[in-house]
Amino acid sequence: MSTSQQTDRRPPPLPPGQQLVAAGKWPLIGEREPAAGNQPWQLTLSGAGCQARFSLAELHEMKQTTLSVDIHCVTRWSKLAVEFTGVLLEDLIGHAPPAEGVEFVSFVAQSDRNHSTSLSLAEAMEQKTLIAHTCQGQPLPTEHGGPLRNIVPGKYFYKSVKWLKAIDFLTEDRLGFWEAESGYHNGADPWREERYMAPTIDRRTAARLIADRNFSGHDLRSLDASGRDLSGLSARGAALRNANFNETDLSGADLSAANMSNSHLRQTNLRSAQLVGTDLEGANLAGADLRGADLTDSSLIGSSFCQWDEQGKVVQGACIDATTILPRSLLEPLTPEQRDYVLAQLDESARSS
Ligand SMILES: Nc1nc2c(c(=O)[nH]1)N[C@H]1C(S)=C(S)[C@@H](COP(=O)(O)O)O[C@H]1N2
Ligand SMILES: [Mo]
Repeated sequence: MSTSQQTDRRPPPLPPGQQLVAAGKWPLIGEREPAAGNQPWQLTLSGAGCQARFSLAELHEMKQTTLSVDIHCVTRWSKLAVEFTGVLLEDLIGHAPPAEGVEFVSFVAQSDRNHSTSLSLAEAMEQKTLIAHTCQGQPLPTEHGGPLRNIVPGKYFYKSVKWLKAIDFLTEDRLGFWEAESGYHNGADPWREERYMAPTIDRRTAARLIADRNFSGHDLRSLDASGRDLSGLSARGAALRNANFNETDLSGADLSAANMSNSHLRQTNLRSAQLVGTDLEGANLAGADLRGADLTDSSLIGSSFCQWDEQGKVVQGACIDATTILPRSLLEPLTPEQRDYVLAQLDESARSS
């Protein structure tokens, strides 16, 4: 394992636990395309007595604002200073004021699952929420939410809905898709690391599942199993978002198709573990032992394998060798520093074997 690696780049001002994506990259997260319908595109404002409809042309005629936005995804990748142009929510509702008593807004997508997210109206305005049709001077690409998405600067990106078709005014909050489905924190402040709400299961149930070493099919988000012996665990398809497995023995575990996004896997023993098709987005694998592990088809957007100190010296580096099944094509979405580290490990082991 290499012990020192110089990083000459100065760390940019990022919220805790975030890393920059490679220059020019913009990962595609969540839904990939809008549902059919809503053509020609219209934005509907409704709820609490308000009812208004705007075409794209009408939106273009309103006051236009361009904001430089730092994108922070909950799965730990960031992309700074992206320019979005559109209509500020504040200006939009000047054209269709919500009734007294409206406290929340829900942004709803033209998508198969009617994807949505919500904020308090006051916060949505404070955050300069933008109804954007243009990105970097070009029409917003369809895969990134074109023709219209809302952008909430200063929040994790799940508060910015792609293919915006409706804004609902509400007197009480209605949790969004990710917030309800995956336990994403409703506050979503990246500077306070509001990534997840509290765990879904009680301690006793957690203790029993740990003793049985069978997590398959369970929702164990935010579970704390750090330091445990869970060798041979079967956790196929388990929901393990944000779970803490730091220094846990997961050797020989079957974690295939599990959702381990944002899980904590520092110094974790993953020898010969099955991580086939596992979602490891944003997972921290610094210092994990991955010898003999199979990561075929796993998703590694925003994952880390190595941690450096301020001098650029490796503090914790994952142990990866010729027995680790880690196709190079999977390394594409890593940050350049993380990718260089993993490639160096793979090259070193290829040379010495
Ligand atoms: N309609 C819709 N909007 C969505 C999502 C989604 O699944 N569907 N995912 C959210 C999440 S979690 C993120 S990080 C961003 C990703 O936007 P991008 O694909 O343009 O990077 O969209 C947000 N808005
Ligand atoms: Mo996200």
